[in-house]
Amino acid sequence: MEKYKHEYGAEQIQVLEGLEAVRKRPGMYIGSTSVRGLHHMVYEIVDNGVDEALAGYCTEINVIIEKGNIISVKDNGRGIPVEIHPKTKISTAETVYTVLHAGGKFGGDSGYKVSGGLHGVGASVVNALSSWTEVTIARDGGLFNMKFEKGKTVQKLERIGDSDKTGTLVRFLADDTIFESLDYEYEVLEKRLREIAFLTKGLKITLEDQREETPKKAEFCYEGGLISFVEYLNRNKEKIHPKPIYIERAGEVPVEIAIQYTTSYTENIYTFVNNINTIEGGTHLEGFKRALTKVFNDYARSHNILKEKDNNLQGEDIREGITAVVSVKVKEPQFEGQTKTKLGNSEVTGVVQSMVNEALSTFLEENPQIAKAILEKCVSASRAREAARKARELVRKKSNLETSTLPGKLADCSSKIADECEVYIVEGDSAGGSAKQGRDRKFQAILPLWGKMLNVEKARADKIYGNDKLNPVIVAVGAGIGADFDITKIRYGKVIIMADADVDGAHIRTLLLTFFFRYMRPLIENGNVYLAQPPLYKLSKKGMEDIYCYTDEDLDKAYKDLQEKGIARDTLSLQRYKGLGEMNPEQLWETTMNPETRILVKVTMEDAIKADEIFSLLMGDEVEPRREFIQKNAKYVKNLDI
Ligand code: 28F
Repeated sequence: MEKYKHEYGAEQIQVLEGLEAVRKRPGMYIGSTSVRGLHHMVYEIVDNGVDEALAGYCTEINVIIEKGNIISVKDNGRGIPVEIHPKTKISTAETVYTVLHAGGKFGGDSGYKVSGGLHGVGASVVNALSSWTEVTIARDGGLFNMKFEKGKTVQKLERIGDSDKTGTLVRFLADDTIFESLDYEYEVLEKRLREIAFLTKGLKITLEDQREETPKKAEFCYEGGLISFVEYLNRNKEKIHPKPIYIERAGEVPVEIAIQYTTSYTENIYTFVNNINTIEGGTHLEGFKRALTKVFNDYARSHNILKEKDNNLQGEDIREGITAVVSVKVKEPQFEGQTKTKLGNSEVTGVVQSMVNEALSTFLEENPQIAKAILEKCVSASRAREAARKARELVRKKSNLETSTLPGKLADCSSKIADECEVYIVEGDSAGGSAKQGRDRKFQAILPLWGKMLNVEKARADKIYGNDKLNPVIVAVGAGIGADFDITKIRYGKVIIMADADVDGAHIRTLLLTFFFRYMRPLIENGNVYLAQPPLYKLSKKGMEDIYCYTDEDLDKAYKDLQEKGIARDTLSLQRYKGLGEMNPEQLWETTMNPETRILVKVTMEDAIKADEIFSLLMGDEVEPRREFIQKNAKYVKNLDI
């Protein structure tokens, strides 16, 4: 890849503005000051090491979360240049860390790199938003070191010794007066670092969490790149062909794609632009989908799999069961959409489309066995889609009167203004009864769930419509499912899952989340799905108002608080709620349903993806990973009926 067109002259660094602006409006530079922005700080520094790897000079990056939430990132690249920068008259390294937009990420022909992250503004922003930063560089036979506080240089770059190695080590403590919290989540970093390793073939990335007594560690290095990525995503699924299909093209817009079909019914296409996950898709995804549809239809026609009288296969038929990763590199990416994760560059559609057209049709011609297996699946998907359409029409015909179709057990609310209405989906009749009595019937509806659990993993849309557990949910929400789902038709602004805090509750929650994720995804993306949080404990004492605790920490804190008020532990009576059914209607209202006092947790796409993964594991086809999972989690899942 032609990333480094010429040796870098330090004078190319653009000197734009001071770091004061960054501290004044951190959100503009790092996205947010929530824990999400905090993790972005790490990615910004790691990205610089990754760029060194993409340039061909770095093979390993080590990330450590040290005690006290100090982040340490080290690479074995060339080391940031240490000589005096002709424009700023200070070292290049100090310039990179103190001058906003240094590093040439902005400005198209800076020659240094294709623009990075969502907020790819780099090291100086991280420096500005840190209580302190320390940079150590091994280069030119020497070891150099500089220090900053809140972006200001407190120790200029100085030579502290000799070194026969090269590389860069950065340690920083994010500023707790800027970020809401400094609690890095190991799993979040782990997931992103693994992703970067997949996307950067051969790069070794290690992660270590030293905050606990026994440190957590992980190491990622994938010689297979995207192929390994797809194999990883499909690790618990049954594959239709053993090896992922891999296609690659260099050029102005380098494209790399890996594809593998599974026997599942879902579509999993992940797209990246310059290693950034474009969750909202965009022009690269568009080009990929168009080519996929054309190539498979052309092949099916020319090999007589589709006869003259047959309709073309639709895109969704061809994408059923697909797992694919599409990675493109774009010099000046335009990001659009709500979360700025949608690629807008129109020229990319054609580039991806023509390269997939060419490479994939060649692959199919050369691998007729695989082509046949995939197309068989597409054809049966197309038949199932037809069957689902007929089933839907039947349902529609039967339902002339809008209200008569509402599920019998639904206790609807009186308001018809979706925005103010909520539906509680409750497992079990006794909890359903309490909820019905306890609710505010003006805006709260209750849907008790009963009937046989459906294995969403193994069911297609036509079966889902007929399922007695899920059908009431579909009808109550009122907006259809799958490609028909129309968010403007939802009957409730909040869809709230209220389940017990036990294994069965977890099961029903996972099932519903998986169902929403797969069949009503916009409902989750739009933030309409919530989890009710019933209390785990009640502390009571004569003459004292009851105290409800939602977690074990809550309970500890309540005991301590009461102790300070002179109320001893052994004078309190503790009730542990085993299920929602144990609460009377008033208690349920007060603790879990009253908008003034309840806790609702909004379900994010990440939550839903996690539920989907757990579900695939528990319900999917591959026996081995399921057995492993159950053995590992035996004490949690022993009651599960699978
Ligand atoms: C732990 C984080 O930041 N690694 C980096 C390099 C290497 C070069 C460089 C970085 C020069 C003009 C900016 C070296 N030799 N890891 C890192 N490794 N930056 S950051 O150059 C910075 C540019 O403007 C480097 C020759 N060219 C580039």
